[in-house]
Amino acid sequence: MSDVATQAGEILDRLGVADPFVGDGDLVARSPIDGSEIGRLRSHTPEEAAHAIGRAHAAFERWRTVPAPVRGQFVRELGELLREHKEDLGALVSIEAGKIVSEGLGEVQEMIDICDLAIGLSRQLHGLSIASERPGHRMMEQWHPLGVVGVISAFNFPVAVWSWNAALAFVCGDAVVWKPSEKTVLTALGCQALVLEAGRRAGVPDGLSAVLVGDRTVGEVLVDDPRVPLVSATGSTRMGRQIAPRVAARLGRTLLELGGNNAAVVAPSADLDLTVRGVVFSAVGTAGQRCTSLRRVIVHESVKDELVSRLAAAYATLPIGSPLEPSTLVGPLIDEAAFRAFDEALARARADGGELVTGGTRAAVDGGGFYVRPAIVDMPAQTEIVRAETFAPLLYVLTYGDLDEALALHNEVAQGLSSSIFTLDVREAETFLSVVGSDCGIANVNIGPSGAEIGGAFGGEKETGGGRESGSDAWRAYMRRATNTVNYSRELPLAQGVEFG
Ligand code: UN1
Repeated sequence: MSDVATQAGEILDRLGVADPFVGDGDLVARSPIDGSEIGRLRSHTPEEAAHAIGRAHAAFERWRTVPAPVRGQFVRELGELLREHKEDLGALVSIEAGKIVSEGLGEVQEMIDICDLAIGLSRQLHGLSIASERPGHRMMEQWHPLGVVGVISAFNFPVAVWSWNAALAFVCGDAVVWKPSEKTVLTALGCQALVLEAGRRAGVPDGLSAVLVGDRTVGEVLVDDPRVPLVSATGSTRMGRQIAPRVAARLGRTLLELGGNNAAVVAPSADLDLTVRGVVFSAVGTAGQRCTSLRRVIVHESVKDELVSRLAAAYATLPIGSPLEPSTLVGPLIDEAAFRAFDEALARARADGGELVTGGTRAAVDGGGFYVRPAIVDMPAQTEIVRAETFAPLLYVLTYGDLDEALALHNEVAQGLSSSIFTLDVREAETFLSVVGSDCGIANVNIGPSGAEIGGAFGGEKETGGGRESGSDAWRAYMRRATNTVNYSRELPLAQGVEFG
């Protein structure tokens, strides 16, 4: 057994998950660190998935009557357990998703943060009071629990994105059935062990939170089951295009967080020290495998040469290697398919006239992982490959002359998740944030497009899918709204002045 497999086994044991090796398991869990096998599990059958949804629905029927602030206590217990097990769960994220230590811990911190937000929210699920046009009448809105929320999550944020959904759903009075990526199923099971313990401490109904192990066939059960009123899915635009019409066909709701093709506009006045740091973190962090990763720098011609040479110098010093080494900044790609996509995108960019500034090769790291040198390609135009999302550390440089041109390039892509501008000019900054500026769900000034805090609504427009998760009023997606009109008069006036008898 490899070192990482032993380490993963020990962590799972401490989190309360039994041996991850099931004799006849069909689903092989691997670490991208060295490609080694770290678990072998049996996938759930579609019947088992349907059974879990049924149990979750029964749990929901009890949970919805528990007062919301009391429901918050369950999330409080979960937050406490996450604090206690932060190092272990973070290390498991590193082992299974390949994130560097600090980002693995950051992922768990993001879970803790959303738990804190949800606990406060459990006392603030406010509805409106509305002025009625009729005398002696009162109108109001109430927000009621929705039902079973299906969560489909991706490998790159194997637990945080589940927690954005689940922490809110639980305080909103919902049950959650989770289909994690097959690539990060052990992390999901580690997380679920903590959820079950929190549930025991808080006395929640059995089956309120379930994990489905398997490939898309179990996910499809979740997508098609009418007992699941909301499917919240994170992944590629391709996946979203398959899920959305199926859920819509049964008139269910989706909350989609799909592809991004995030850019940074770098204006003539930009503080280049800060810009270089912001660009490198966003483009290279998580080995370019965030949906918010920076993929396009749109730089003014007057600062282009300096920016590109400073970026190349910074890229040359990036420590690439095992994400468990504290000094590493660039860990592995998730698997061979990701490496191939990186390689093919580079070849296409160069065929389109792109000039490789730095990187682009496989880095020699012991073991069977797919490590690459992050690449920068200077592009003569925004060609088709630049408009596609390649989930790897591949940064395209595009050059502009005036801000209108930069904005046109910026918004020309089909995705609309995150965006940023580096400028010290208030007119440029405000234009970028205005209606004629960035068309994305997230638009930042003087920070890169990745690394959002949980307090804001997270999600994007166009092919990103339009969903909003996490902070602000994203909680409303997990509830149903009832409009109530109460007549406390002795008359029966009709709305719109209608006379009837
Ligand atoms: C994702 O990649 O799916 O804003 C989520 C960020 C993180 C979340 C990314 N807080 O980069």
